[in-house]
Amino acid sequence: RFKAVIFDLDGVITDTAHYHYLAWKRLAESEGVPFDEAFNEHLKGVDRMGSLDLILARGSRSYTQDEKLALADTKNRHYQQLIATMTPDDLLPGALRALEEVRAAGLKTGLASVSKNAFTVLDRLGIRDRFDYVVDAARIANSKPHPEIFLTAAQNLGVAPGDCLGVEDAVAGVASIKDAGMYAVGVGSPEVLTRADRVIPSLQKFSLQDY
Ligand code: B16
Ligand code: MG
Repeated sequence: RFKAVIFDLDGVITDTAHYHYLAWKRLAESEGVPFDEAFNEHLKGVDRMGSLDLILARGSRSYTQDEKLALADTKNRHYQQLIATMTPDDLLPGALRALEEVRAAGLKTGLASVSKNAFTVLDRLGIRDRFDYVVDAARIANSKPHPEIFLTAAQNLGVAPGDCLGVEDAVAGVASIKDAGMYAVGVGSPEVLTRADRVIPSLQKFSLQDY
């Protein structure tokens, strides 16, 4: 019944969510700000400056805009170091099969990541040509949970939002899909992804006939 499936990247197709976590943790600790997995959950799907603001708000001092830009840059360098050695082996189990299933069923395939490093990651994974449209995060004004990124993907795929299925691992991402008027498949735990229409533990359990 769907005409397109729009995937998130970090945490759905590959575990860069963990690399983002490590890079932010290193930065937060250098600023004396406490950081753990539970807090990191709020950062998933949130863009770089938005994430930094959330982290620094837990610290004890305020920062100038220049200081913030420098810190964001430092985090990005930590992150780029971590993704530089990725290979197709870093695809999460079931990811390639899910992409193949969508294409074989005659549906369009889109990618909606707010990461400015998404094209690099797709190239390292060797899967850029498996998508009919990849949103360029640099052209998105509003990060997830705003629906802009999923709506942009749908528009460029030429499919109405109501005919799209979105796949996300983040609370902010699921909100973005639902507010775009799409069906949301969450990847993770149902206790966390409460707004998703269905939750699966990984793409290994993704099956179009279930939705
Ligand atoms: P960058 P997604 C998001 O990607 C990540 O979930 C989030 O943790 C990160 O801060 C954001 O990308 C920006 O990434 O610093 O590389 O531009 O989940 O939308 O694929
Ligand atoms: Mg994600």
